[in-house]
Amino acid sequence: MDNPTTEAFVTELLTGKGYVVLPQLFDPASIREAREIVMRHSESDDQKVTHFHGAHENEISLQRRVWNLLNKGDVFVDMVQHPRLIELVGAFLGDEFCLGSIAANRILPGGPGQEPHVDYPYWDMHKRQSFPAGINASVPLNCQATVLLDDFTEENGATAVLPGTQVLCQYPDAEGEKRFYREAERMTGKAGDVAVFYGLTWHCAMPNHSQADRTGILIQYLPKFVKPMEDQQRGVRPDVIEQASPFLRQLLGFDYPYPQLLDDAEGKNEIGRHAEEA
Ligand SMILES: O=C(O)CCC(=O)C(=O)O
Repeated sequence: MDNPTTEAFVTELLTGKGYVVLPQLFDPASIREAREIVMRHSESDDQKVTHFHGAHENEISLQRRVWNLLNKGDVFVDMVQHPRLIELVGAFLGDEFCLGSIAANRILPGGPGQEPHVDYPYWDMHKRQSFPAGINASVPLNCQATVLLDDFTEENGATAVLPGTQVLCQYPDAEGEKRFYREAERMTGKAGDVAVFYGLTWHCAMPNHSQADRTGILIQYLPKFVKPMEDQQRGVRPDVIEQASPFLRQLLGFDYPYPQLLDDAEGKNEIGRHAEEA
C-alpha cells in the first residue's frame, strides 16, 4: 500500500497486514548523512546491546546496533519529527505519543538475521502471565518506523513480516516460527522509504546474502503512558534538549509529567485542576 490515506493507514496497521511502506519520505542527502554517521559509529564503537540476535550467536558482530541517535546528528532529530510520519503515527497512537527509541540496525554481509519476534513493550510476551489479563491488539502500544538507509532487497536481508499476526497478540512459538518462514512477506524498498508497522506483527531482519551492508534506522513510537525503552531524559544531551522544538520535547516525554509526588503538587497538576473544576 503506497501513500495511503491516514484512515487507511490506521486500518492496515490495526487489522490489515500490519505494515505499510511509505515511499521516499527522506531525500538522498539526508539518507547519505544518516548513513555516514551510522557507519562511523558502528565501525568504531564497541559492540552494543542488541536484542533478537538470531540463530548464530558467534556471528553477532555481523549485526551492529547504534543507540541514542538523537545525540549523534541533527538529521535524526529531524527524522523523528517528519510531518507525514507524525501525522500517521499520531492517528494510530494518539497525538501525544512519545519516542521509545531511535537506533540503527546494520546487518553486514553474511549477517545471519534475527528470529521472528514482536517489539517492545510486547517483546517478552513469551511470559504471557506478566501481561494484563485479556490483553489484545485493539489498543496499540507501539508503532515502529524503519527508515531504509540502503535499498532493502530479499538478497540483503529486508525485514520479513507475517501479515495479520498483530491481531493474535502473541509471541511466535515453534509452530508460529515455521509458519513465519513459509508465509512471510518482505518489506523491500528503496533508500529513503519508510516501513511503518505495528510492533505486534511478527517480523525480523533476514540474513544478508549480499556483498554490501543493509542498514535501517529503527524508530519506536509509543503512546504517552508507556515507559520508553531508551532513557531519553538521561540519555539525550542537555544541548539537544535545550534546542528541542515543542514537539521534540513531547517525544522525549517532558509533556507527560508522571510519575509525580501528587501529595506535594498543591493541586497544580492536571488531575488536580480537573478535580477542582468538577
Ligand atoms: O532491521 C530489521 O530489519 C528489523 C530489526 C528488528 O526487528 C529489531 O531489531 O527489533
